[in-house]
Amino acid sequence: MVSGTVLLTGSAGRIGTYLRHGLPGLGWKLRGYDIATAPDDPDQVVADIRDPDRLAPVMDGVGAVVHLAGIPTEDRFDRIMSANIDGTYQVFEAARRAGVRRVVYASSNHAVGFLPRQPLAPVDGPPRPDTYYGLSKVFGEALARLYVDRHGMSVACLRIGSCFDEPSSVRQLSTWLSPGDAVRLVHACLTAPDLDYAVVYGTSANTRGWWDLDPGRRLGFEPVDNAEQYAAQVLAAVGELDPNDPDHAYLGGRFTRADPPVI
Ligand code: 15L
Repeated sequence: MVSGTVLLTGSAGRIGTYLRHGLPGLGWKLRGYDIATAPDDPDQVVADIRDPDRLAPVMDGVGAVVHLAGIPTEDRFDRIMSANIDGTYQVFEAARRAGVRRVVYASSNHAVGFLPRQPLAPVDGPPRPDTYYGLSKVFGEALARLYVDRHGMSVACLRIGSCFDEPSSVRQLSTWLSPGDAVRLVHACLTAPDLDYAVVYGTSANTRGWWDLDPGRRLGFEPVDNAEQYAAQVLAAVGELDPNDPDHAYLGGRFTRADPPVI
């Protein structure tokens, strides 16, 4: 069980905001850290994760880090390299130097986006990144493994699906992670007693889900929402999927296209 403040990188972003609004109700005291300012978080540290001189002092009194910061979609390799690869290294290294053992790392389903769609995709297969973005998440998961094995840290890597207020596409009826379940997932990872290293998929309990949620359940994550309640509304708005759409073929859906869209 973690005690002390939780440092939340990427706190001004969409998922960061969900967590800022939900985790305090479960007893967590947060310290937000983001390059952008969140108007509703006056105490936030406005700084870049690539700056070790800014990261070091904010680790004071911190019991765990939830690391969300970075580019959340496909981009140029040099930008991904800097924000997601170097940035993630800086965060893990600052945590290690400060003696902070537990890190909850926001990986992504795009670490295995080129896995063919299947009824229950496991977490323990080889990496199948669908983009440079997905590749940076493979790096983050491997970096976490190194810091667990070499430095005795305790890390959960969350292969987050589609975390939005509501699902808005046919794919998201399978991949949706509700804001409430995102909070429950991170809470479980902060409280899990025996965690050394785990990779878990992060989705709600979706009727059409295609990722194995048992690894998360083993950490105490019990999702309560289900995208199915939005199915009629989504299908009325966007219709059934074209069978040639990559959303049919691969876990990562349209990210597997040569020129992935920015969602
Ligand atoms: C992600 O990793 C992205 O950050 C998010 O914006 C969504 O596109 C999501 O994956 C998804 O697969 O829907």
